[in-house]
Amino acid sequence: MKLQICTVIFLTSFILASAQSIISDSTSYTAITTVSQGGPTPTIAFEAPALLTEVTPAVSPNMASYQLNSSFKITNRSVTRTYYWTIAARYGAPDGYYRSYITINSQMPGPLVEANEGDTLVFNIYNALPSQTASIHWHGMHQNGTAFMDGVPGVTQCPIQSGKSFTYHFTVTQYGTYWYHSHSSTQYTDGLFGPLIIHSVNDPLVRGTDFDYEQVIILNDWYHNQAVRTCPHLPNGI
Ligand SMILES: [Cu+2]
Repeated sequence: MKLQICTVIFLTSFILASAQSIISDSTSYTAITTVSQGGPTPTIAFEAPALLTEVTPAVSPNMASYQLNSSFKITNRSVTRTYYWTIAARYGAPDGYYRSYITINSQMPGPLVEANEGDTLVFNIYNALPSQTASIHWHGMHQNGTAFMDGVPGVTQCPIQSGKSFTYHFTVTQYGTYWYHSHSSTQYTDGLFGPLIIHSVNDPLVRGTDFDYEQVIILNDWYHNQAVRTCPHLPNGI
């Protein structure tokens, strides 16, 4: 029995470590900018992430839900795959310590996405976070001709407001092991991320010949404090 492991590694510790010196209990602040031509000093108010206080239980993470589907058909006949996701805060203890965190369809990490190179992916996203905007960036996707689906609020789209929906719609033109994550504020350190696996008939490794099954293993930093406590001065994304 041979196993192929798809490892998605999220490195956030260097950012959070550098933020240790500015840890504060305050969840809001202002940045002061001066102008050289006189007049009043403008005060710029940034969007500070709200502390999550959700107590609805999350779905417990399990290895099986991140094992690639053995009946998934790897083909060059493209299809459209449509997903319906709700981004919401939930409460749980993924490492034994209870806290609120951000989920997709109540799970963290988010659902495993499997597709073939050439497929079109449609993600209908509803933001149920009570007081935070949201977004999803499809990490590594080329987005040729669909840059406005790249999921970077303030650059390629307006953020998804609380209680509102947005549909991402793009065609994948590559294959490999990828991930998706929030590009809003510090949300991905609070759990808003998941694996994105793109198959291809051109993949040199073939199931049944080179390996029997594939298991996604997700490595990331996890904190017992919410990101708004850990790095309160990074409100506008990483
Ligand atoms: Cu990314």
